[in-house]
Amino acid sequence: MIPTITAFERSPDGGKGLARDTRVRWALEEVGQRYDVRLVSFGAMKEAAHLALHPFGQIPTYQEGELVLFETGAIILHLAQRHAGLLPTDAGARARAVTWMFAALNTVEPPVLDLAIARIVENDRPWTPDRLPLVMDRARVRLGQLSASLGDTDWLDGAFSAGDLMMVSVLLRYRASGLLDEYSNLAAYVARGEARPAYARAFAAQLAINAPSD
Ligand code: GTB
Repeated sequence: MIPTITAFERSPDGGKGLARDTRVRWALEEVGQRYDVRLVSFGAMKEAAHLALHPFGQIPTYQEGELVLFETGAIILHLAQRHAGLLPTDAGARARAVTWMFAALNTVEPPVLDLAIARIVENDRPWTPDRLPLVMDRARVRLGQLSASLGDTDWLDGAFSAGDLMMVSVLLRYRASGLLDEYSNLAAYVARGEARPAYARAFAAQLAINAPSD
């Protein structure tokens, strides 16, 4: 059965691949699963038909027959459990890879979300000049810890896994701030992720929809 995912009709990032459907596309490409995409507008996301799939009115969703999933962590874990290629077979290594997925979503992503709020949503608010340096410093602490943990290895725990897919996807969101380039091993780690053929296919697929037209 070919699953269907949802994505923005037009991503606000204009094709940079930062909306969360890209990480799901990447996982699908890594495991060699074909998929369909249904594009949704911001308005349609808040309507009953979409809310029946996603209680928070967001993308991406994942439909595979009767199964409907939302939350990229859950979708990618489902794919990684169902197909070979994204989780090790050894039980301990598998649990550690899942741990890195959670670390990416729960520990490394929140500071970049705070950063996006300060830099974009609250850019013109009176508190932002004071708050932004604090948010940047908190992000630096987290990236510094991740950088130390990664060291000079290629991937977080042995072979590439769903943990790396999620972590690279999250780190890509730091790039625009310039913070990623302060940690050369993290910048190289992200580049290794982007160099994977499956990532390139996922990126190209979202770009085909979102590239700005002249
Ligand atoms: N925790 C959920 C998950 O992991 O699936 C979060 C899903 C989510 O935030 N979806 C966003 C959404 O639907 C799109 S990805 N937002 C619409 C809404 O909430 O009304 C977040 C995103 C959007 C845009 C950019 N960008 O333009 O750079 C980057 C990331």
